[in-house]
Amino acid sequence: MSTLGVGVIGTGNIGSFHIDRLHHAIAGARVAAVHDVATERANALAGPLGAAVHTEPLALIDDDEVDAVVVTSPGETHAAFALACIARGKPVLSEKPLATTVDDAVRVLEAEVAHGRRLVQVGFMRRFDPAYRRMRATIADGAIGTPLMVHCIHRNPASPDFFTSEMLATDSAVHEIDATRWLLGTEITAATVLTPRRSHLAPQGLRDPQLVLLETTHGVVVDIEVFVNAQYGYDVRCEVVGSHGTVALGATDTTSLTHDGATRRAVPSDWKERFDGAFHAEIAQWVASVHAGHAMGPSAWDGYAATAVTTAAVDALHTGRRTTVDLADTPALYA
Ligand code: NAD
Ligand code: ISE
Repeated sequence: MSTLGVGVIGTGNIGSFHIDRLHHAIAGARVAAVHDVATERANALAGPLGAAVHTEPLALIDDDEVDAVVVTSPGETHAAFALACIARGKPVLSEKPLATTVDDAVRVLEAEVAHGRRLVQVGFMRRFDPAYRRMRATIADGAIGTPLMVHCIHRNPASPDFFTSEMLATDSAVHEIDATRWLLGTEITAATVLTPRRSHLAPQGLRDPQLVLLETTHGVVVDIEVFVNAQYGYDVRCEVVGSHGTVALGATDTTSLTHDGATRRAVPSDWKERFDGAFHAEIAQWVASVHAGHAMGPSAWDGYAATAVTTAAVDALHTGRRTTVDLADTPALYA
């Protein structure tokens, strides 16, 4: 097997995390080139790896040493990079979101459909988490009967400086939106957002926490508490309630200390710690699928559907009203 040359666009928080894994921990891949508008950061990361640094993103995508691309720049840049990769026939793993507007997401769908085969995978890594996978298998087995409700919690200890009230849906709850579609195999049809009392520890102007309510094609109701300045740690929970029982994510893989009349269990500090295994499986499978020439994993359709729902949720946040989601017909490529 030849070694896959990967080009990475965006060398910030998750970009550097993926670069390290791709170059040092995934068989059959190396980081061949990087690009970031912050050239010093790109240079610092590329140097020790012997990777090329491109000052233009399209030069990276055109580079003959780059067989496939990972996009880890901010969300609003993703669609243009996915389109450039499709135009050159290069596979791309785009961090979520696929696009920040429905129109941009549709452009990516249309380009991929016109190309005739899948090239895009979206970074919804929770689909690779063993506990989420067991939940999905349990639901599919019929063990909880007919799913009726989903209760989700998504708490981060603190939000980054650039976070906006809209990003609680577009950047955070987007994971629960994708996970719900995938766990239940249904589309989401409407969104409502409630805004509880604001935490005084959230940055000025940030509407945090929020309660996102979703409805699905089959009448399942999903509630998602999103709280991105929860202080104490990174806490993701999910329970699907069915007619015959419930299935939930268990405690994460940590030890507990029982001592002096109390039991203490550590809470993961961030998404890197909680989902490290999921990220590894996601990237290993992506590299293997590129070698095999068959894209797998969350598709551009999944990215489009998630953007349609987050767009409705942002509208619901602004208007205070329930907003419906109108999806296009699913192209045969994604059936
Ligand atoms: P970040 O701000 O730490 O990094 C973004 C990097 O992109 C920075 O180095 C910045 O200089 C660079 N950049 C900005 N504009 C650019 C452009 N036009 N072209 C090239 N580079 C550009 O952000 P982050 O936290 O690493 O997030 C990046 C993306 O990854 C976001 O879309 C975010 O939603 C996603 N993300 C996903 C997860 C996950 O759990 N799957 C976790 C974190 C971030
Ligand atoms: C971040 O972009 C992620 O994707 C994390 O998984 C999520 O927990 C966080 O809220 C987002 O900002």
